[in-house]
Amino acid sequence: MKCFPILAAPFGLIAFIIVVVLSTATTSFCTQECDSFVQCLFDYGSPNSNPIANVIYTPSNSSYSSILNFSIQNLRFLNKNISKPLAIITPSHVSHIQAAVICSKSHGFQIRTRSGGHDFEGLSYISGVPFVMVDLINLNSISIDVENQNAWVESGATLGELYYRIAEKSQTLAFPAGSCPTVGVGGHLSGGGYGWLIRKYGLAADHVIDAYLVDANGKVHNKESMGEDLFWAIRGGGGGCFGIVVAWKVKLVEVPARVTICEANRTLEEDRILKLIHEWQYVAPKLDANLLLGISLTGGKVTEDEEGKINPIASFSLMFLGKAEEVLTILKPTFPQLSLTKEDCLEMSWIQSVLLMGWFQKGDPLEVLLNRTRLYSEISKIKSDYVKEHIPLVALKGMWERLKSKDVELSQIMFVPYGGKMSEVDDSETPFSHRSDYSYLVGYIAKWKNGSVEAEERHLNWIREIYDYMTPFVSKSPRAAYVNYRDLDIGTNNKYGRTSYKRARVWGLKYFGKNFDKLVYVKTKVDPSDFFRHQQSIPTLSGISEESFSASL
Ligand SMILES: Cc1cc2nc3c(=O)[nH]c(=O)nc-3n(C[C@H](O)[C@H](O)[C@H](O)COP(=O)(O)OP(=O)(O)OC[C@H]3O[C@@H](n4cnc5c(N)ncnc54)[C@H](O)[C@@H]3O)c2cc1C
Ligand SMILES: *[C@@H]1O[C@H](CO)[C@@H](O)[C@H](O)[C@H]1NC(C)=O
Ligand SMILES: *[C@@H]1O[C@H](CO)[C@@H](O)[C@H](O)[C@H]1NC(C)=O
Ligand SMILES: *[C@@H]1O[C@H](CO)[C@@H](O)[C@H](O)[C@H]1NC(C)=O
Ligand SMILES: *[C@@H]1O[C@H](CO)[C@@H](O)[C@H](O)[C@H]1NC(C)=O
Ligand SMILES: *[C@@H]1O[C@H](CO)[C@@H](O)[C@H](O)[C@H]1NC(C)=O
Ligand SMILES: CC(=O)N[C@H]1CO[C@H](CO)[C@@H](O)[C@@H]1O
Repeated sequence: MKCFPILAAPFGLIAFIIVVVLSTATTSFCTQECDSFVQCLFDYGSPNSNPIANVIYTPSNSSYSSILNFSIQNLRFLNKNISKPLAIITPSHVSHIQAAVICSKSHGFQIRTRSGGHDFEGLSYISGVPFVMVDLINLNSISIDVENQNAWVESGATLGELYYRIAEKSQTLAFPAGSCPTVGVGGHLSGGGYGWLIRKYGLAADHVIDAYLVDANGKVHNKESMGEDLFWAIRGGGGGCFGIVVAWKVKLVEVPARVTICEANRTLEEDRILKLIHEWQYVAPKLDANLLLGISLTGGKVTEDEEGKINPIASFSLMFLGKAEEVLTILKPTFPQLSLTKEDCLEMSWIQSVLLMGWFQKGDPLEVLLNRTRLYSEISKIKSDYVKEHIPLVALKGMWERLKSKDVELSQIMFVPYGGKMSEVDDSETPFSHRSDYSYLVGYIAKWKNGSVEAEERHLNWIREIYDYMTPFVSKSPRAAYVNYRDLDIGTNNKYGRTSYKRARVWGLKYFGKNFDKLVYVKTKVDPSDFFRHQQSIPTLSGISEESFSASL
């Protein structure tokens, strides 16, 4: 139950060593054009108290490379020969973001916005064309209003910082977001965001009640001035498409003073494990909303024994908003096969559960949640699927066999049950449409540490093959996917020029279902020149009048 897309590998498995493979990376020295860009930033002006000069890094600044590297959370892109930003701006004031937008636009540069840097495809710091990176790392203040149960959070804050600040003020307030403390609020809320409270409270984005955003013209808006459509789009329509969200006002949620977490490692024979997983599908999405029972399967070389046999591990983890006794009472009649016992469970405060479900161990000070340093040191690739009802036993067997592949260092498959609050919210309420139709989410992950091309191909082949294999058993038309588990295999925009609606629809429907069309409509309205663009951003329509398009919605 560690810091990986919610359900992580059992304790101790991910003890990898950082392997730094040195490679000559392309350096884009500041050219004449770039000098003129920097001049533009100065000209645009900034308050005397926050001079913009203090937050501009061009490749000639000695800290440029460490700032760039610091939030590259996927080592797959740290050592790659990727083109680097012409300049990095680390705003300490909203006017710096406005200047970055206005000057990038006038110079024909793209912008990449980075909050926590966890994008699985590195979209917050990689671009095929000349670009400027706005790194919000310094905009991370948080103010908690206990009385009104809400908070203002700047985008550059991490989930760990938010959780820590809530716990400083209250033991019975929480925020329903992801389990990895280093994930950035900016990207996470932009794509939905979920964690252990999803069945009780839904998504992180469902709790956004106001926001400050800098639009494609460099104008600052709040909820009221940005209008309903844009406010709808930024709450799950995917980061980097609609503007730069500076800060979010979120509603906090109530949790009991004591919650329960349990972990049941079952080393049964294969057939019984597979049956247990099969039965889980009928039970977990229908359980009491206070209870989330997820599964994480781990395989690959890390589970190899002395005889060279791979022994995948099935770990059932749960979080319950209540006492241990109560959760045993609930599970006894509904899922006796799991034979969960009191010994598998621990009662603690919600913030302690955050620590244990994150990366840390009992006894670690809460301050570890404030540490933004990369927690894990692997290269990773993720894919996702949604399941409407259930996967047949034979397919679970095929999945399990694939976990035994020695081609992969560490493979993981997670099952995250929906139901509860998720099926109560209408699919069109926010851009995140995967709610009532699906009973659970599946995440596939491959992790490795060797930076060679050969290792990358081997791991990518593994994950693409299992994804192929699963085709008949998961959602179809569209084959749904989670935008925060960014996967460029499912389609990308053209590198240069416009991307057609038809092309973008291929992946757009997978991420957003019926809401994709509305996202395109909003994008066309608020950013017609497609300034906020990346490899998988929402496209604009041209040649179709807004009226006729909205009439077709
Ligand atoms: C180790 C790990 C654990 C994870 N665990 C979970 C989990 O438990 N639950 C879950 O739902 N997801 C999880 N994720 C996925 C995570 O939610 C997404 O990767 C999310 O987009 C990361 O946000 P970020 O700010 O850290 O990333 P970034 O890489 O900074 O940003 C991601 C995208 O959002 C854009 N963006 C960033 N900031 C802004 C902004 N202020 N305004 C507009 N656009 C912006 C970026 O340009 C980029 O396109 C996990 C990812 C990792 C790597
Ligand atoms: C579950 O299994 C893993 C791996 O074998 C082990 O490290 C962990 O301590 C186990 N957890 C529990 C609660 O037994
Ligand atoms: C890096 O990429 C650039 C152009 O994209 C290329 O000219 C250069 O040879 C590459 N360097 C290495 C070490 O691959
Ligand atoms: C950043 O990462 C690159 C690629 O691994 C490396 O060459 C460079 O030295 C790193 N910079 C710093 C300051 O660590
Ligand atoms: C933050 O975490 C990193 C990596 O785990 C560690 O090396 C560093 O000492 C920590 N910093 C602080 C201030 O605790
Ligand atoms: C990484 O993989 C390459 C190619 O398979 C191999 O030659 C190299 O020794 C490996 N490096 C490490 C550190 O294991
Ligand atoms: C943040 C910072 O120190 N930026 C500096 C980078 O280098 C330029 C040009 O030398 C300076 O003007 C910036 O102040």
